[in-house]
Amino acid sequence: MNQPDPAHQPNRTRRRKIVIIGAGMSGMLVAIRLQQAGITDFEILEKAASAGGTWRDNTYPGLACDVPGYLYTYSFEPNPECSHRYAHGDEIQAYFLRVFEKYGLRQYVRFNQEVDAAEYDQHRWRITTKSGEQIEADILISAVGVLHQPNYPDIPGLDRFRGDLFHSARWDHNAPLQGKRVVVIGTGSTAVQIVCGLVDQVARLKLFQRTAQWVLPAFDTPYAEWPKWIMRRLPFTAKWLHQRYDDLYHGILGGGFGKERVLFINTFRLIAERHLRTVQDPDLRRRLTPDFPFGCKRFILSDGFYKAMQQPQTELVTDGIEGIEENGIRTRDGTLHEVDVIVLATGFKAQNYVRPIKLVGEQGITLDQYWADGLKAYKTMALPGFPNFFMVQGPHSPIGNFSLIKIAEMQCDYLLQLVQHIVAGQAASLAPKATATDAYNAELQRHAQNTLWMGNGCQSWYIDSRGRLTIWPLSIGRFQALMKQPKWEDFEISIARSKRRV
Ligand code: N01
Repeated sequence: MNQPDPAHQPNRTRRRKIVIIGAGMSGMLVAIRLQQAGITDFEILEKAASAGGTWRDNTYPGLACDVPGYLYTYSFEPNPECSHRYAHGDEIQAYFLRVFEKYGLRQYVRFNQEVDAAEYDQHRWRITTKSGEQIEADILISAVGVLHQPNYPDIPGLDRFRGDLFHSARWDHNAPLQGKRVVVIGTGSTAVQIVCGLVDQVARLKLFQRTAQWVLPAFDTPYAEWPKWIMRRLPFTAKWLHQRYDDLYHGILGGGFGKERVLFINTFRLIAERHLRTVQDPDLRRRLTPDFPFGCKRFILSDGFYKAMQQPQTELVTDGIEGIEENGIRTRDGTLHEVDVIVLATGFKAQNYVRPIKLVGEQGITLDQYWADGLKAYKTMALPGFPNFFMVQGPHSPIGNFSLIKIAEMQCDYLLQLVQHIVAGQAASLAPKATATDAYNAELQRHAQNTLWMGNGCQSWYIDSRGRLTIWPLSIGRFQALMKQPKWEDFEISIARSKRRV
């Protein structure tokens, strides 16, 4: 007779050494690294029914990664299967699913388990899922990603529209597009890709722009079959190529976005200005010209955007939105733009980080309380008062236009050293000291003032509502050095129940 699976017995608390939240790029990486270190007593809780995170959630037309495909992979697992220089979204998702199976991650993951809350108590994290399960773990690792909670704009009448309306990250594939009048709201990286992906499918395409963007040409190109053939058979060639792209990116972007990088920024500005001149109509060109300095926001890369905006079926709307009505969008000049489909390419709640998970640390402190005066973390990874809780892609992670996978790998190398300290019994728990965390954050904010993103009037999701930078302000080399090895004296380490300061 089959024994009942203890995992599915209600009211029973499961125990694990480590729980990872999220089976996206970062969560999979943590799991692979733990396995490689011989640590297998862990579980991944994934809220959705499959792995892949961002690349599972985003399925919009035109989706691609604007980091070259041969670079946007784990360093130990190249991806020969890129049809273009910039791999398409489905190719990237297929890559992650291949890695997921190859590294046997299915045995560690439980799908459809959304973490609702986690409380630290008596040297353990008590994790509760939305389905009511309880899991206890010595170590809790958040790998929930940064850009995963859609930002629905505060536009009056959003719920009145009778046609199809959805966020870019929740694409409704049942909504017909052929021959339809479609609106895209927003002009970030996502909207630009969607415009290129939709332009040839729809009858009318209106882009509602609040802020014009600097757009660089991507120099995308399709890849022939023969290099893939070689890389499949000789994987070292794919690793070599990955490394060359890594070196190239390091050379171009690794120096960071400091205001002193005048040559770097002027070169890119000239390329963007030249690209903008491909817009023939002077009025359209004027309206597509940003009114903020180059480098204020993340670079947008696209070969097709300006071409798409010059198609006869496309229109740029720059009059502000008054509200949404049953049949379309009313702009402030009184015009009703009648449409069939509205796509909200309005970005993400990028400042939420681990939330809405209700995390409660020592002495009942919540994440909302700890971050009440703004986001901060110790070296992007840990928080004082939240022992044995670690984050991949936490606050102030380098984001820019760099490969997030590369950043996650650096963070995982550091994280593993902390985890091994605990697993080896050298600490029952550890958390960064508040003094070390505050000193680190004060220095970050000082450096932030020197970045292009914090220039006069700059606004983007890199900056929080208090005007503080939430991403890494220095060079990638500085981040690499930071992630080399923990400074143990910055941690409060407790051995069994008594705390000792090192
Ligand atoms: O979001 P965004 P995104 N009314 O926040 C506008 C990554 N990514 O999804 O600038 C009207 O950049 C808003 O206007 P404004 C990448 O890191 C990567 O495009 O605030 N408009 C803006 O134009 C990227 O940076 C890839 O004035 C409203 C847009 O919506 C990040 O995702 C591909 C509005 C939001 O732009 C986010 O990009 C795609 C309102 N009420 C994305 N509210 C890769 O290739 C907002 N907007 C790796």
